Amino acid sequence: MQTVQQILEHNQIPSSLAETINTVLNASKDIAFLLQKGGMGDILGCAGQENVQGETQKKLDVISNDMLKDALKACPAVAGIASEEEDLPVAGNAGGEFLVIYDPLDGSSNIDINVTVGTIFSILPSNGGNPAEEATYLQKGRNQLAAGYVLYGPSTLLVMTTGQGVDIFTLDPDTKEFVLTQGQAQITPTTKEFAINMSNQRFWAEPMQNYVADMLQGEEGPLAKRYNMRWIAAMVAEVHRIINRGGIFMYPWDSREPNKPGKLRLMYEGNPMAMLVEQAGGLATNADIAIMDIQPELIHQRVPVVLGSKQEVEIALSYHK
Ligand code: AFP
Repeated sequence: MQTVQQILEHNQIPSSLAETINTVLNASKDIAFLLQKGGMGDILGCAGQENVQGETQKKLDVISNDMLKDALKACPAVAGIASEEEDLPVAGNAGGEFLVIYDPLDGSSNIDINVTVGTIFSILPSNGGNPAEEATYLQKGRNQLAAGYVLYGPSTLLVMTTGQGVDIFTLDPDTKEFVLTQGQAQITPTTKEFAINMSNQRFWAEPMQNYVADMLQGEEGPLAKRYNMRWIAAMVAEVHRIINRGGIFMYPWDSREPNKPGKLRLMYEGNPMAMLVEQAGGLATNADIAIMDIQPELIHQRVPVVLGSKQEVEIALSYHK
């Protein structure tokens, strides 16, 4: 079986970018081994502090953020780092070519109940900008050189793109290598499965209310399909299900925090997932335009998300026109 290194070489990825990707992967392997310790290590529960988003940090949010940050700062190719768990960007190495943007542990409310979580990463060119300044990171998702996630579930998986399709690797517990288990994954264009937090229904805007109401009507409704629903409360796991068997995932704007365009973050979650979904033949939008075409204005900016099977996302968009 081919290792991730062999695939990177085969795809002629420059050695400095491969080194940066490997640094993320090595830190992710350490996070995977730590997660496996569960209640045996002092890693569960809250860290007793909040991140810049005002969310209570889990101990593992803090630990995994530090593991990635320390590893990336030691990688000569990395010019700078931005993490969902850090208030400000962190400068890396002078002469580094890349900016690494990451959510160290997406879905962290799942940790204490032993349900899937993941690390999401996005790599941008540094373009010689000042890596301590937010403006250097405010590039459209289209600029991403690589994006992916490591999924900590029953198996530890890596799902990654360098712009040449989406490959899925499994961490071999014996060799501690990620080996290719599914090349060139494709999202089915149609689906009967949707994922949205239904408890927020009354807060959504009218187009989303109408779309979901029509889905719930099943065969008798205008969409003439019986839909099934899933909610894992970790975007990384929802996107993984969609890459494997299709579906639509939505985290729309809602009126709970009307000044914020949704819960998810453009640069840590939206852009990397959008690159994966588009590379696998799906669509990733903010219910209006492609997520990767949004010009970021803030590093911790939020974004509404409607992504997944191409034809179903087009149906959702038609309600928003
Ligand atoms: P955390 O990483 O803070 O647990 O949040 C996960 C997440 O941002 C995203 O992965 C989920 O889709 C979403 O939140 C779930 O949120 P709710 O279930 O609370 O609506």
